[in-house]
Amino acid sequence: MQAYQREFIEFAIEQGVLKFGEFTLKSGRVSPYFFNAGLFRTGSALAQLGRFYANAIETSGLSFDVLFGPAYKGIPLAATTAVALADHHDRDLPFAFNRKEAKSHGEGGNIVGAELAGRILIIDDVITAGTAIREVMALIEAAGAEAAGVVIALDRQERGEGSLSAIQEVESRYAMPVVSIVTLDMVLSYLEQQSNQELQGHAAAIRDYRARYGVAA
Ligand code: OMP
Repeated sequence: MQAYQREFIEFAIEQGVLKFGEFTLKSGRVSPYFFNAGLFRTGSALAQLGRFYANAIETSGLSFDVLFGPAYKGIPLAATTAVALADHHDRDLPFAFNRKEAKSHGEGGNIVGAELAGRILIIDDVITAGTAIREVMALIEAAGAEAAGVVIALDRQERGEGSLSAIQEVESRYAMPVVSIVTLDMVLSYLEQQSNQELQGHAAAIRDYRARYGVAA
């Protein structure tokens, strides 16, 4: 785990984005933790978040032409990442997002911002079953562009429909990488290093959950 990844876990806990307890997921699984990216909700938290995404992108070495934020939650994520790449990595790249409602007046269309052309990097929060990503892939294909990959905040490392994780399924189905700022394994090793009893309890619950729904490493 790199220093920025540890800092991201601390930041997500401090912002109340990464929570421990009992949460029912979209899939029906009852999870001992939940990551709610919608709770990065101040100017400085969003600026910091953008720097973490930009770091993950730079570290991955992914090559792409346009940053794309899927509506709704991906829009501020891709916007703050575009700002961080320009401000901290000297990379001024085009940025686009989609609207969910088709627009019949003005210029029409459902893509806002840069044209979807060339290699598109999708910025999102969490992939669980991969439903949201399938919709985005259809948009990119309809524009005649190509997906370069996906960057997410947290890889939950859970099985999808088969024995692979939903993320591994996305990677093999679309032949593109999915990069995450952190993985569940990193969150777990962070918790295991804390002396706090409460955090140790969360670590134990995550180990049980992982044994049940996790993918083989
Ligand atoms: P898919 O579209 O099925 O891949 O699921 C992604 C969605 O799962 C997210 O956009 C959230 O609505 C939700 N989610 C989280 O945001 N954080 C989690 O830790 C877990 C989930 C989830 O419900 O699985």
